Formats: sequence, structure tokens, C-alpha cells
Amino acid sequence: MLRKKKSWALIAGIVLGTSTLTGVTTASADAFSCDNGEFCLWENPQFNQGGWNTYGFAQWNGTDKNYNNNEWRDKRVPPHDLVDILDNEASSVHNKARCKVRLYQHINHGGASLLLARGEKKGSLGDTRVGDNRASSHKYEC
Ligand SMILES: [Ca+2]
Ligand SMILES: [Ca+2]
Ligand SMILES: [Ca+2]
Repeated sequence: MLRKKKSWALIAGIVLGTSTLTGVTTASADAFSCDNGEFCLWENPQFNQGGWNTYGFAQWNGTDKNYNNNEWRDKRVPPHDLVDILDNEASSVHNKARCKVRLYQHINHGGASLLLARGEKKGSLGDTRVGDNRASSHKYEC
């Protein structure tokens, strides 16, 4: 009986250790920089370069049809997940995904849209059809 308990403890420890390690790996995978393969939005123009009050940043690896359930991340404000919902607040964008990505003004891929080629970026969404502080969803077009 004792031996069985030890085995379970050992297994639990291994499982826990593995999941913790995976969690750390994921969290440290540049949560605050736009890396290859990602589609990224910034709360402010010019990719947050400037004297802003907040520095919201968000990144994806796929389609998102509703920004109402996403929060900005801000590396200067621990614990980094802002209470601030990112819907209708994005001001700049960089598509580093391996697909074209279409950004939409409304949730569920509605309203005016902007197609971003691979590698394309816009320092100001105010100059686009989607507009500043309007983006609400995006779709990967692979
Ligand atoms: Ca979402
Ligand atoms: Ca904004
Ligand atoms: Ca919108």
C-alpha cells in the first residue's frame, strides 16, 4: 500500500514537473515581442514607440473572431495582463504570420477590412480602411 502511494506521488511529481516546465517555456516565449509566425497588435501608433500611459501589446498564432475576450499585455505593468479589453483600441499592426491576415472592423469578421501581406506592418491604422481604435477581429488567410 505504501509502495503504491509512493508510485503515485512519483508519477504526480513527474507530471507536475513536466507541465510546469512547459508553462515556463510558453510564458518565456517572448510574450512581449512580435516573433516570426505571429500576428501582433499594439495599443498605440508606431508599435507603442512614444510617451504613452499604457503599452498594450497582443499576439496571435491564428484566427480570432472576437477581441472582446482579449486583454492587452503590458510588460511595464505587472502582472502584465491588463484589465483593458483590446477591442476597438488597436492602433498599429504587424503581420509576421506565415499567412496573409485580414483585420476587420467588427467582430465575427464583419465591416471594413484590411488585408495584410506576410511581413506587412502599419504604424497607424488610422490611415487604413479599418481605422484607428476600431479593429475587432482577424482571420488568417493561408
Ligand atoms: Ca478573442
Ligand atoms: Ca489605440
Ligand atoms: Ca470594432
